[in-house]
Amino acid sequence: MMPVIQADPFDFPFQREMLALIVIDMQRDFIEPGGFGESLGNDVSQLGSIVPTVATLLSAFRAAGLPVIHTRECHKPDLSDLPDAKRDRGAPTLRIGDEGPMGRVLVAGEPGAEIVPALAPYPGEKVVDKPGKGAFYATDLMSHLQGNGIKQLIFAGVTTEVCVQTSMREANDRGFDCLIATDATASYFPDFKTAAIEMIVAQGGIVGWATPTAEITGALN
Ligand code: TIU
Repeated sequence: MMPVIQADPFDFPFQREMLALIVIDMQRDFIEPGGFGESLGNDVSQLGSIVPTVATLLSAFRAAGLPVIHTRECHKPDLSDLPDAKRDRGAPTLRIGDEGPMGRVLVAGEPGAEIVPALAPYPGEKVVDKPGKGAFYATDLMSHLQGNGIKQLIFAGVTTEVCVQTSMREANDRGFDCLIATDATASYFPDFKTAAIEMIVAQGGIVGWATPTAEITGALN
């Protein structure tokens, strides 16, 4: 019988050889003071609190020999992949590409665009740099997943209702089974996190499944 992870709205059956963890945008620019997230007017402390839980998920996947994928929201240094509409959105004190305390905001290769040290990718783990909120738009993620026979994705990272939910919806439309680890994701707005997870599992899991990290790590052992 296929193993399952207990989840909402019902159990998540999985096949180890088709399963991967995808950690969305756990970057200094979103999580640390002085980065893009704070420049948008956000209190970044909400996001830092999930780092240990994401680390637990990463350890469990690495110990089980299962694939891990990391994403980073960032742009080319010449900003050729940054639409004006994205650059000009809102009223940030720092715009994407501007010089800030952690280098140029959300630009590839700058300190702020790096994943926080506690969650740094291991050699050989796939890192997807993405110019959009979704991880599939203008990236090689789809071909990477197809090439490795991955059909089921466990989601963690930030922010729940922006890049995590967008990526999960993109994956769901492409035929992947998607499960979000509820305590390994965070938003600058706790109410939005709750609402996003409710939307995902509503209507019989219209976008996917949701469950705490302990259910996932327990099922992998
Ligand atoms: N990674 C991600 O979610 N990017 C964002 O811009 N999120 C916000 O909530 N602003």
